[in-house]
Amino acid sequence: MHNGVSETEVKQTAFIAFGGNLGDVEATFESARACIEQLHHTSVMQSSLLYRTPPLGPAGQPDYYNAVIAIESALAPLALLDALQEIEAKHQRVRAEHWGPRTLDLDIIAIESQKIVSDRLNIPHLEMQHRHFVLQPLCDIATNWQHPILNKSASQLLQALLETGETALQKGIVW
Ligand code: A4P
Ligand code: MG
Repeated sequence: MHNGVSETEVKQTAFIAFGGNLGDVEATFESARACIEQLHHTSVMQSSLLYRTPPLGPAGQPDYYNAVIAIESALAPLALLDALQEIEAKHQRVRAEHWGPRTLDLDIIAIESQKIVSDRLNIPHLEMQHRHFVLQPLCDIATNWQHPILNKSASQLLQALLETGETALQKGIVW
């Protein structure tokens, strides 16, 4: 390991979820995606549609926008998390209320079939299978990705969630 980059510089595919509900969210997402493209040893490969979604959590906050991108990166998982948190900070993310409004939330949903359990990072993201606003955009770009613990594909996880009675999201837009 050197500067957070694996010695062999092998790139792995990771999925990053974008969320936000304050300010010009589409402009913030475009700026954040450009920042991710600028990270060392990292390329943005695909972007889902951009969805407008009802808030999960405290009521009375604006609707969210959500999207997922696929990247290839040789950054180690914690180095990637550090880099994403710097990008959140650069976009005026202030951590106040848990599940409260925010300009930009960048969560690492998965890194190929890796399993990571640590204080700072859980991979796959622990709540992803319960979140329509993560599974729908993930299915736009990686419908066959397999959850390494639940042993279900992204599309099977979405199907299971929809069977609990969740209403479908409004169609997203290209961004
Ligand atoms: N952390 C652990 N695993 C990960 C991971 N895989 N990716 C740790 C990113 N971070 C991870 O996150 C807290 C800590 O989680 C980080 O410091 C990191 O070490 P945070 O973003 O600082 O705090 P938070 O946003 O208050 O918590 P969290 O859990 O990210 O919030 P959620 O669960 O993402 O909920 N409704 C709609 N419609 N759409 C949304 O996007 N988002 C939230 C936020 C609520 N309601 C929403 C949406
Ligand atoms: Mg987060």
